[in-house]
Amino acid sequence: MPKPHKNSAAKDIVRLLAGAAEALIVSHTAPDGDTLGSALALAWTLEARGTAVVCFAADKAPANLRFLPGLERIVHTPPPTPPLVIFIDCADAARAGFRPELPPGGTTINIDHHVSNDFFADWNYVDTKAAATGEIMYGLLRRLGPIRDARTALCLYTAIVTDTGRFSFGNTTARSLRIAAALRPYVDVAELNETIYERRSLAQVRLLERALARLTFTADDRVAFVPLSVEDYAAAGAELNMSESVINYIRAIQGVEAAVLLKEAAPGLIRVSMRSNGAADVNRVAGRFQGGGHRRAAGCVCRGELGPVTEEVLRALKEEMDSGRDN
Ligand SMILES: [Mn+2]
Repeated sequence: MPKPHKNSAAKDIVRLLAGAAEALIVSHTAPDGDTLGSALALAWTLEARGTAVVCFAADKAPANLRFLPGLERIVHTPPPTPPLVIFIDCADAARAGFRPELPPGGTTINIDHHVSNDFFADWNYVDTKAAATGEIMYGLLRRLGPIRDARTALCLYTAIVTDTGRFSFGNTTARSLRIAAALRPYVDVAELNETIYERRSLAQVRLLERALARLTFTADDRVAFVPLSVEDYAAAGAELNMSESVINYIRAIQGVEAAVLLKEAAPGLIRVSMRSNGAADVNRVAGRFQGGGHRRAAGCVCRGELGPVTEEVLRALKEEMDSGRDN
């Protein structure tokens, strides 16, 4: 029986968090600013209250997020599981990249904002109207007192800045801006912008060069896509997480309604990122491949060769776009 999709009360989540002697905080695979910033903000807050905290992420952080206070303490091999495990920004259990072995009486919490969230934990707190999990985390932490710690503020601000595309995506709400306003006194926003968005490694530029050489259009040029092979990353001297800017680059091309980036993480393993400029619901497309996300930004992981996977994903995307036109 699938669990009912029902949220726990904020006060119960906060009670569990605040009462924990030990906690494991888990970010998702291929971590982004939201999952890392929200996790570290929670870690700083709980630690200040006496909780012994361990943070885990299966993969390393992208280079432009290494400034996040506390990032160096995130472990990348699964640690022993304490009685409380908190999943941050994970739409489903698989997104964490490992399965914790809870001790008897142990419990899990899921704090997230993805529409595809399947309420996998014992306690769930999902708000799909939040632009970032960082907004949800801010609300929860505020219940423990005012946020005056600069590290916590920077982590939360980063979470919101990155998931709203610097307050420019359609998910940006008055709440996003109100929270940012409250955190602003603790954050050097110009330096933050410079660090996250305005610095590029040569490897990233070389990767972009290869990506643009691979750029292809389909569906009357309404879909732009780029397949990047293991060889492409190796030739550019780039890591997998350096291709984030590629998808935003091709999504911006005039006339493009949906953009797809297919990253060969290892032979036979393809990570797919999709962005939509409106009509196409890419969350539904990702769902066909056991992935998910948001209406305008989603992803999935496919097994197979780069060529056939590309064709399969594009076929599914075109079907979704055509069905969207009919209704
Ligand atoms: Mn997020």
